Amino acid sequence: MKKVGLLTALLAVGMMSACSSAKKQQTIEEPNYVRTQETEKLLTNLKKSSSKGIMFGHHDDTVYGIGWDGDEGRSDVKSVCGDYPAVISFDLGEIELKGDDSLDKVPFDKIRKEIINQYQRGGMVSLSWHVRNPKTGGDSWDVTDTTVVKSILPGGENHEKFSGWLGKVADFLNSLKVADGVKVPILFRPWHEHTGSWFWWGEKLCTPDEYKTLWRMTVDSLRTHGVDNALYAYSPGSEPKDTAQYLKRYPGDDIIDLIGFDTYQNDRDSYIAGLDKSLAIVDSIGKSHDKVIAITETGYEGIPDAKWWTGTLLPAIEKYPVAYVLVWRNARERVTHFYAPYPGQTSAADFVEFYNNPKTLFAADANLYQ
Ligand code: BMA
Repeated sequence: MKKVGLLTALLAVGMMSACSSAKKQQTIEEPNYVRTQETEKLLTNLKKSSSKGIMFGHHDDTVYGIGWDGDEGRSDVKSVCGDYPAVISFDLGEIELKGDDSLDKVPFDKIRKEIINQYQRGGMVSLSWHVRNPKTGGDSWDVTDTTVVKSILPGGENHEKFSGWLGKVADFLNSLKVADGVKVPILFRPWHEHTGSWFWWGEKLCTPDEYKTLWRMTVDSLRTHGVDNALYAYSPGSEPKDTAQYLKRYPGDDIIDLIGFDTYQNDRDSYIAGLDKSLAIVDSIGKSHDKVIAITETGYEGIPDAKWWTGTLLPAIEKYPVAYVLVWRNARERVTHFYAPYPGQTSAADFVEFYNNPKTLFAADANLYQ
């Protein structure tokens, strides 16, 4: 019922100039919405990939690292172990503004190029969106106003403005084409960590219904704009204590392809216990809902533990059928803010062991489009 109401409202706004609303409604409502062949292939392979091993991922891997920025073909991970990550994530934050550079100052033209490079290696790309606050003009972390989500839903005062922002995301996703015109499939992971309250779409900032409507509006809008190369990831933080809490704001099996969670190490014991709790939750839901599971963001800032990769991370996750585990970025502008090793870093030798472990998969092992 929600979906129908929302779609009708979306159409009312989006179809001012259109003629045959009945036909258009049918297209959007179509249950067997068509994704590109390559996108279907990616999903099929993701469903099988955990039987081969766990893919390693790193945010912004090929666009900058420790002591470098924008060097062609460079990657801190590759400099340490000889291969690129199987999964690379980028962020679309600020594409909604002028759209030239991301919030972390990476040109979107460079991101597009690196998405295509990762596809050509047989690896996967995940995209998050640290989108600006459409009501206050602040950033994603501006939680001073608790009505932002409501204001962008159909009928809200910022709905039209936000629809324009979604249009910019759609234009970017539609522009991810290789030479023969094939669109590169990506995993889109918006509205993440919503079980905390540090983003304007967080738990205390909107109701479960508003959050779910936000998701439906996002997916409907991208589809209406012709985005047929996206899979979608639901990615709360580590807060949910059980499957019911995890699913409290879940937008629905019909739009979500992958479920995961974000969690970071501070204290080792509670990190391991937390990973196990969240993995048990997504493993159980993944099985009953037929969804791919992943650790969508994790890491230990500065990796001060020389054995972290084989002594903490791998043993904590290897018994679960996880498609990938992704660590956050190696910020070139914040010297202590890194999550993957670089040559000479304390955990670099252990990372090579992690890489050599047959249970871990890197770009050369991924082969996600065959
Ligand atoms: C955060 C930090 C920030 C960054 C943001 C979006 O976790 O890394 O410095 O701007 O992610 O990438």
